[in-house]
Amino acid sequence: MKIKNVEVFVCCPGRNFVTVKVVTDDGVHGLGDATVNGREMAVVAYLKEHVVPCLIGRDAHAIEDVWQYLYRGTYWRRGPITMAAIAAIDMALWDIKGKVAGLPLYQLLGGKSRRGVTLYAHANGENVDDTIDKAEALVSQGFKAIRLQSAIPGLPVTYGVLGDKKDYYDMQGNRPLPPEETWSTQKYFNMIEGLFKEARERLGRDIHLVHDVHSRLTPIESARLGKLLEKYELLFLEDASMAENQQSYDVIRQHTSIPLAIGETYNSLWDCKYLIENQLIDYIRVAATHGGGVTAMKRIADFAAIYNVKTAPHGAPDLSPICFAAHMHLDICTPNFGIQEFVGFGNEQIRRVFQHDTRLEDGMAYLSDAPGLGVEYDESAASDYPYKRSYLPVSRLEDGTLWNW
Ligand code: GCO
Ligand code: MG
Repeated sequence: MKIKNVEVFVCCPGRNFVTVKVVTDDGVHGLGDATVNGREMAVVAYLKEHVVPCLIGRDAHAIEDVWQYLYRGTYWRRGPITMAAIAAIDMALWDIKGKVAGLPLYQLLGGKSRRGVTLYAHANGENVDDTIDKAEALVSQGFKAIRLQSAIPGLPVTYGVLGDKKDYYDMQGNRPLPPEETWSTQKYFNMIEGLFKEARERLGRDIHLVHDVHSRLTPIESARLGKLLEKYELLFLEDASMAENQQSYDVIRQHTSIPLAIGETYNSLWDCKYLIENQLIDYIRVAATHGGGVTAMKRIADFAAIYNVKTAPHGAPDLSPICFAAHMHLDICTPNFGIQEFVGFGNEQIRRVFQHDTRLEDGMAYLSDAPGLGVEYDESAASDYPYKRSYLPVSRLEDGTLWNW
């Protein structure tokens, strides 16, 4: 079974998604997600100009060899653009293998390790009360784990809370350039403990709580935050500090027992190796789309298992439902799976373009038994939503210094 054709689509049903479709000479097709938020067209060019020509005529079953060919066979390894391109091809080939076998992907990966996939939902509020109100609503829908983000008094916009804006497109208006946000560590510290104090008072101690710092703190500030929040028993604190210098996490770990999670911007096992093997984190959050696909995710999970690190794949709205499906298949099999981030199945346009039968019940997701990944891409619906240039915001300190968004 040979690869006959590879197509790359970009659509914007509310946000941009890059989708790869691999078609074999037997007429079977597979889908993959190659979306890199704010840099979508770089992946499109990488795929069309550099990857697709090398794939035509190759054995569609040789997933590992194709992966190695695109990774090891390229002098320029790693990085988000390369790895998203590899990831999309890898997902599509696993999708094809499942369809040919007549089995859902999780059966090819070893079968189920659990009943369903536990999710954590997002409560993003205008203030502490509003955030906990939203968390209570999620609890009443059955969610057992919730990420809490609250607007910071004194700052115009806070990560996760867009005020009167619907989304980042809305923030950018008709002139798509990166919107600017202001950050103040002190104002954040003035708010954050109150959020978790009230959360425990109103939600009790059975609900798992998560918080995303979005890399705004230095390591010693993260250590201070960890100590402050320890008594509220978070499931994990996400992206406390940047870990370009991974030894930074030694500093945080030395001071606090708060569980730590990182990895949504990582592109390979090499990016997380030091943090995992030194047991500096508790959850690794690499996404299939940004970390090299299903093949790479399995390797990362197995490596993490040796060090008691669990997986908690990134589940933001800028990963397409194809990536979410790949995560679901991995989550249901992986022995050291922790939890899956979940922001809903998207707006009506997204659900028109990407069709699947994933079922939600009591804060858990259940896969259908459709062969392969179990997602279909409606090309004609997608063509109703053309690509729109878009950026993520940038962040500045109150004096104008550029900071981590
Ligand atoms: C999360 C993330 C996202 C990112 C987004 C950037 O934990 O869900 O931090 O919200 O900001 O994916 O592209
Ligand atoms: Mg995050």
